[in-house]
Amino acid sequence: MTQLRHDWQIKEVLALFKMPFNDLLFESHTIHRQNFDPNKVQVSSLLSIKTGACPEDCAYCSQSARHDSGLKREKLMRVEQVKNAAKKAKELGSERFCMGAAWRNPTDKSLDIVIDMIKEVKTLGMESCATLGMLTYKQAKRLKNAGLDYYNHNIDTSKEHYKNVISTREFQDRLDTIEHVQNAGINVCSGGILGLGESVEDRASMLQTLANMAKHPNSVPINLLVPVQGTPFANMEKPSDIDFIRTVAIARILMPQSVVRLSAGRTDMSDAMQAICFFAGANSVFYGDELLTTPNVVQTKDEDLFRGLGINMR
Ligand code: SAM
Ligand code: DTB
Ligand code: SF4
Repeated sequence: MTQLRHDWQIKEVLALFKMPFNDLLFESHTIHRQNFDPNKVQVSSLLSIKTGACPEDCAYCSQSARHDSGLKREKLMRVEQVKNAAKKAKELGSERFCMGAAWRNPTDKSLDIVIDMIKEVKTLGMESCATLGMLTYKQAKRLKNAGLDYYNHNIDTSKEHYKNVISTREFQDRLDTIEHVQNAGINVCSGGILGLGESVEDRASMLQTLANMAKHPNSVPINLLVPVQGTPFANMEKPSDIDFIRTVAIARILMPQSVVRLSAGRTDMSDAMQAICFFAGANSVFYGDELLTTPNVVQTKDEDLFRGLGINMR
């Protein structure tokens, strides 16, 4: 077991970004082995329970009402539909079902419906996760009482770069919701996106914020931007594979016991790239043919990849 730290200095994190690649990967993989079975990967499935027409202006997102991505808006799904999707995900081998809604925050009335969805997912014997935007402490407590296991709320990027990505809320709003979720006793899933035009300093600062939280997020998704036509970030430059892998490795070093998820963007990654991410310390993926509004790696392709790498799903 590696000693957990919550006092990372930016200089130390930047020094990790400057390490020779092989030294960095040796260190991150060593820490990975001390804390996890290196041949196990956790799998979660995603479902967009309420799609599009979001009042927020996140520059990367297909679901913002302010961008013309051509996405068809959909009302909140019925509980029965969600239950059927979760059943299917379970049959395909997923252990966690994550429900996403294009909201700035849920109303108490819509939360009633999401609570019924969570109860159905729990009845199937699956872990439940939701990502619904900002929450008050009271709302987080209601979700906890309904049996919610995880709440996903990404900080997305560094506090310095945040205003260049989203103008309709502040970085601190994200931290406040994460604190409410943590205080309510729900496991936190929080990470970010690479490819938003951020600098190495921004990547270091983002990971520093996550690692210096009072408690490390239980799960840390590292997304590669999925470029969506019609959004302001449709034509961003893609980070190099090496820079992406470095970030995964450093997430593993800073948060040794957190599950690091190789999240959105895997359709743009080669098998070798994903294999190195798993070596560097990633041990979770989104499984199933769709993310929220964009395609994911098809399931049969993931099965082949895992078989080839001798990786078991857990
Ligand atoms: N509306 C809620 C919120 O933003 O908190 C929940 C859903 S939102 C789609 C969940 C997360 O998905 C975002 O915080 C972002 O990190 C990620 N995301 C959205 N669009 C993405 C894209 N095009 N590429 C990569 N990640 C994306
Ligand atoms: C996370 O970190 N990534 C997921 C999940 N948490 C909610 C969402 C990825 C969305 C990718 C773009 C889309 O499909 O709309
Ligand atoms: Fe809305 Fe979430 Fe998309 Fe931002 S990331 S526009 S809050 S759905």
